[in-house]
Amino acid sequence: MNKPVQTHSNNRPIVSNATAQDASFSTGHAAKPRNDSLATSVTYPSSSQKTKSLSNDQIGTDSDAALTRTHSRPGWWKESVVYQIYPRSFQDTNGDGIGDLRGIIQRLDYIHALGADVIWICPVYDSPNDDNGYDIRDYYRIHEEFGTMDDMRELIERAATYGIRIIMDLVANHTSDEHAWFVESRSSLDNDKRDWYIWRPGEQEQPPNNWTSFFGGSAWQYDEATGEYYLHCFSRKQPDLNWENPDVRHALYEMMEWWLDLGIAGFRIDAITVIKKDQQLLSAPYDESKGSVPVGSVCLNRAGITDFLHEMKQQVLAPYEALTVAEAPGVTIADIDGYVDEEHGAFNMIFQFDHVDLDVSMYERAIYKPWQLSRFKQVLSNWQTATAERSWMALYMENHDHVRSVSKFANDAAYRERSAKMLATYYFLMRGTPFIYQGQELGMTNHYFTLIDDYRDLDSIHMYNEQIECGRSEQELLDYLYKRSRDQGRMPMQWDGSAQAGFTSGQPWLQVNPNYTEINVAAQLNDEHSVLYFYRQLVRLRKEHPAFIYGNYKEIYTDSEQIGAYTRTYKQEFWTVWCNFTESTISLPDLMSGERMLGNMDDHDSGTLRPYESVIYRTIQAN
Ligand code: TEU
Ligand code: CA
Repeated sequence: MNKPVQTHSNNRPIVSNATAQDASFSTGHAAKPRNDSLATSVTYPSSSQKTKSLSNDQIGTDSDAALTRTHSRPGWWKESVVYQIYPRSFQDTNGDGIGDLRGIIQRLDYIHALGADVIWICPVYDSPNDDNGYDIRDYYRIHEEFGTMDDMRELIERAATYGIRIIMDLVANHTSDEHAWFVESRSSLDNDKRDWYIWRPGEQEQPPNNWTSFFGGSAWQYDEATGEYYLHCFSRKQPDLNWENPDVRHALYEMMEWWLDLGIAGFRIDAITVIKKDQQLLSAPYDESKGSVPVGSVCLNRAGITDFLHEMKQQVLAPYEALTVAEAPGVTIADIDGYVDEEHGAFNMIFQFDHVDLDVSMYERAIYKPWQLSRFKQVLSNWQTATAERSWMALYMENHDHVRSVSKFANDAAYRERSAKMLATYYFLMRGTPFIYQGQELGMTNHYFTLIDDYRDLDSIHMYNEQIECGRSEQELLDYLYKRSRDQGRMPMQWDGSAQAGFTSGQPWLQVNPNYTEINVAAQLNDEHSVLYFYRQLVRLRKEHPAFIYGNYKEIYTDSEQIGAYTRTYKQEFWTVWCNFTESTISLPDLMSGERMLGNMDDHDSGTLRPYESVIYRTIQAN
């Protein structure tokens, strides 16, 4: 593995003499003592002073009245809005049909105008692309499709001039099978790195046990060279690292430090709840009578995982004050403390999976179950309530693993624009840091692919082939993929009405949604009533009113199958957020009083919610 040496001149875009006191203007690394030549930092210009945390005074203290009490400590990452980029589909600049880092640089203006202050970039590391970059061959190189390390440095530097911080995807559960560590590991039974991955002998030509990977099929791959199997919770080109081995952990920590030294602000941490393997279960012998066991049922959030997470925090994340958001399937409300407690938690925040996976079960492959509004509201509210005192959530409706939220949770036909704004209102103003996934701010939709050959996602293709073999029909599987395929969220960003939506001058790696002629950035910039403008307004509203950041959350209309609503209270302010998730007009007897602050309809009638209407009210209470 070639770890490039960082030099003073090229690893810091804007050199300043920032000290720990200037923390809100640095990437926050000042706390780690280090060589003077490295103790420079990205500087944010004064136009971005808004990224400074509010003071304790501004957000209220525990001595305030109960209604106005806030429990959270201030933090710049709590006040931020994150924009997620799937680089492959964002903006191509050289006509090869694949988005690239220069494309991101080119669109910084757009992201800044939206109001985002952090960008999470999905993996751009060197990779054979079995899982679109989540199979890393070299952590210290940028995949040539995406550009160069110099482009990366330039991106960090240019983003900083907008006051925008960059976080990278940290894929630490597995590497590519083409990573130098694995190439060594598989070479012989006594290789130094043999124990860096999880190897087991098989049993009578069967894999070591009956676990099946997240992507289907056995989680074990036989390797000729040494006659043993290795574990892969994801694809067979993504062998799991053995976190029990301290050398593995330290190699990963070193890599993380290298990236933080480059000037990134932190990490979105991939599949981190999979890193701990129950050593006993791992060794359970193959048992055909038990059928298959999805790794999701045996490898997520196992006892002992927090030891690893806390070590990582102590060794790297805390000294750098890195922003951390962990992908956390399998973490339940009972586990909050270890993960996101303000003091003891390993991370700043997590992505929970309850609301996005209401429509599937890991035990029933490719079966779609319609979701229910009351459950959707309930799972989100449960997390809100459980984290109210001492922890924090990442708020999201979409990402690169999920379909378009307006197609899933709202109405992508007659009420597309209105319902996209309604859904945005619903999640964005909850307590937590909101994430916007590229294209979500336009109300981009799913697209029905009529041919399996049009899909690119390995998970979708694998599932299709596997289920066809089980006798399912092509039609029902295409129907399923329309509602669940990860490619739904990966179709190219729709910039304008020109060929290929302005995404590329060549052939896109995954087809563009034909509705780009209607749904695109250029059109929405020309229309003050567009979904895009509405997102900008929401971002501004949240930034201007600390109630949405530090205020208390409480759900109302809890049992309603039509309305999602809640209050945010803060000092003297009492806010209500109202969302109609249906096509019916609904009258509301109470609470909708005060000043209307933002809504998705111009002609709003107080006391009524029209189809997919949303509205936000504020009352200021007398002292
Ligand atoms: O996703 C991993 C992940 O945990 C889920 O998508 C998982 O399949 C599901 O929770 C099962 O319940 C991450 C990335 O976001 C994804 O794109 C990658 O393919 C995957 O890790 C492997 O790196
Ligand atoms: Ca390109």
